[in-house]
Parts: sequence; C-alpha cells; structure tokens
Amino acid sequence: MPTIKDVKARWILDSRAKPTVEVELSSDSTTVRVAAPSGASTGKKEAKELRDGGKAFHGYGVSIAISNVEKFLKPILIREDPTNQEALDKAMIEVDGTPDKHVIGGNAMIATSMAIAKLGAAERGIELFEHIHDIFYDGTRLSMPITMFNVINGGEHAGNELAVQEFLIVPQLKTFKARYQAAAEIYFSLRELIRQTHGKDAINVGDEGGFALPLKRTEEALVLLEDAIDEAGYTGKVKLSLDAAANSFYDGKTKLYNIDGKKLSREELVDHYVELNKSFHFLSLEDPFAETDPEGFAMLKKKRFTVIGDDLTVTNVKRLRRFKDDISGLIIKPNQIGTLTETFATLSYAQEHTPFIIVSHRSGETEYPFIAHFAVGVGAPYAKFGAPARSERTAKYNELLRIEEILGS
Ligand code: 2PG
Ligand code: MG
Repeated sequence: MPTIKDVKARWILDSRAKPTVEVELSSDSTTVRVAAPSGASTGKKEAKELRDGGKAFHGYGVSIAISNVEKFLKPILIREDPTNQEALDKAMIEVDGTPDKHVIGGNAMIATSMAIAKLGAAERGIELFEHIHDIFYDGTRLSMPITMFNVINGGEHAGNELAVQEFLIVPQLKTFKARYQAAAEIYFSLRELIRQTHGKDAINVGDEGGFALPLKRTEEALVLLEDAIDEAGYTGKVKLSLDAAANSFYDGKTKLYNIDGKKLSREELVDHYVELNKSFHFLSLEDPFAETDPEGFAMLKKKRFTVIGDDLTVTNVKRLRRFKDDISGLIIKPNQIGTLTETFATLSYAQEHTPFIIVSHRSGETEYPFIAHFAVGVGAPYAKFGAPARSERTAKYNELLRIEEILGS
C-alpha cells in the first residue's frame, strides 16, 4: 500500500501578488505539489479563506493556514494511503469541525485535498484526470469540456466601469484544439479592434487576462466582441455568455441594480437581459442577480434563459438543493467548499438536477493546471479558465491540449 510520508506547506504568490497555500506531499517514491486558488468576487457562503490580517502582505498572509496544515492535517495524513481520497477528506472535515472550514481554513484544506489526489494518481502511475475519474466514477465517458474564454473583464476584476464581470466567447468547434485556436485568434482581433477604436492605452488586461478597456455599457462590449469574432472569420461559430457577478452592482438597501448607467429593479433587470438577448443570443447567464435575490434567477429561468448559479450556490450541495429549481446549471469551484469529496457530492446532485455544469478556475490563480484535470475527470460539459492569455490561465488550457491528445489516442 502506498503511504504518505511527509506533508509540508509554504506560501507562494498567486497571479494578484497575494500569498496562497502550497502543499507538498511525499511518499517513498515521489513528491507532488499544488496550491489553492483564490476568488475576488466571492459568495458569502463560501468556505472561509484564512488570512492572517495585520501588516504583512496587507493582511493577506497565510501563515496561520500553513501552520494548520502542518499542525493539524499532517498528523492525520501521515502513514495513510493517498488513494483513499474520501476517507482522508472526511478526516480533515472532522478535524476542522465547522461548516465553513474557518478553523483550519478552506485554503489550507483544498490545497491538501488536491495534493492527496495528485499523490494518489502518481502512486497509481496514471494521469490525474484518470484518477479523478475513477474516484468520481459516475458512468460518464471521459470527454473534453466545451471551454468558455473570458476575453473582456469588468466588475471586480478590472479597473473600468463595466458592471458585468466576464464576457465569455464559446467557440462551437469540434475539438478543443480548434476551439483554443479560435479563442486565440479572436483575442488577437479584439486587441487590434480595441487599439483602433480606443487607442493604445486601452489594450490593458484585467485579473483573468481579458481586456479591461474603459467601457461603461454591457452592450458596447458585446458589439465589440461580435466585431472581433467576424474579423477573425468565426461568424456563426461562437456563442456568447456572461458572468454578471451581480453581487458587485446590487444595492441591498434600495434593492436596485446599478448597471449600464441605470438603477434597475429586479423586474427591470430581467427586461434588460431580455433586450440584450434579442441581439446577442446568450448561451448562458451566470449570477445575473445577487445571491440574496434567488427570485431574479427564477424569473429569468422562466423566460427560457440558461441561468447559472455561482455566488448563489458556492459548490455547496445544501445550497444547490435549496436553489435547484431557480437555476439551469452551476459553477463548480472546489475551493468554494474546501474538499474534493464535497465537490463530488455537489456534482452528483447537479448532474441530476442542474446539468449545465461549468468547472471553473478562480480570478486569483497559480501555475498549477489541477482544475483542467478535474474538469475532464468529472466529465464536466463546460469549463472556464479565463482568457487564452497569461500563463496562469494558459497553464490550464495548454494542459487540455495534452489531455485531448491522450484521449484521442
Ligand atoms: C467567477 C470567478 C471566476 P472569482 O465569479 O466566476 O471567473 O471569479 O474567482 O473572483 O470569484
Ligand atoms: Mg462567477
């Protein structure tokens, strides 16, 4: 039986210069590492990301989370079999003992849970996506997800006035390789169009590598995107999706949404989406309303939109059970819940009730491609890892290229 011989943790920096927890697990034969990602537009019910506070790193230090891995998680993992994902995750959940993981820290737990999976795969001598598939086996065949590329950034991810956080292009081509190439070519066209229409100082990018040009209205960004798609020669072959991340433009006191220069009620925002949809035919709309406004999600679903929960559902099966009728699908982010085993539970329930499943990175990422293996391993129909640019994003997409080669052969 393979066993865990050592557990270490350290901080490394993520794509926003914030420290994050990297966990290192060793067996007799090998060592694996992986780090926790981190969100900016987070749901209130997510697992708690433990930060030190104080002066160092402006309060974003993770030294307590790191020492929790070594003090509390290491003793329960040493000499255990890393292929026993569920038993080890459950032991960690028990040690923490809180629903939101605020004792050990969601960041400490997810990095450790992912490292266990990596060591399990290494010990079995198989690819990580195959190992994840075996753990989560649900009868689905291994397949490549349809990828959604975030090419214009707004909201909390950009220094512009766009209320909507993510403008995603979804190429409808046969292979991942072709879809990735299309995304890159459209990204290039978009850059050139922005330079022509807004000047050189508008071609900067936001947290996920999409352009963060100084626009104010959703429609302007969508028109630009369609032009870039035409320019690149992909007319009719690319669908559009939005992640509104509406928490960030919702005023809980007035119950109004501050978007596109207007303050809209729930009903008016529904009409606004309906109006936009007439021109842009969205594939999906993620978090179109605030997490405290599930009625908005439900109203939009009744209008036959594909409505996706993220901050609303936070990869939590209890939340999903509660809101399943209000949505068509959901975002799956393992760090929102804290362990892979709990993520699998949410996924199983989602496959039955809200099958439009999108496995997602976070806006704060590292060089690790874990989430790409995860998306393939669980048979996710969709995945989003940001723009087809910036190494912390392309690390995931590039890994999908390699996985597609393996699956193809
Ligand atoms: C989202 C994500 C990822 P963040 O809202 O879907 O794109 O952003 O990681 O900041 O929550
Ligand atoms: Mg989101």
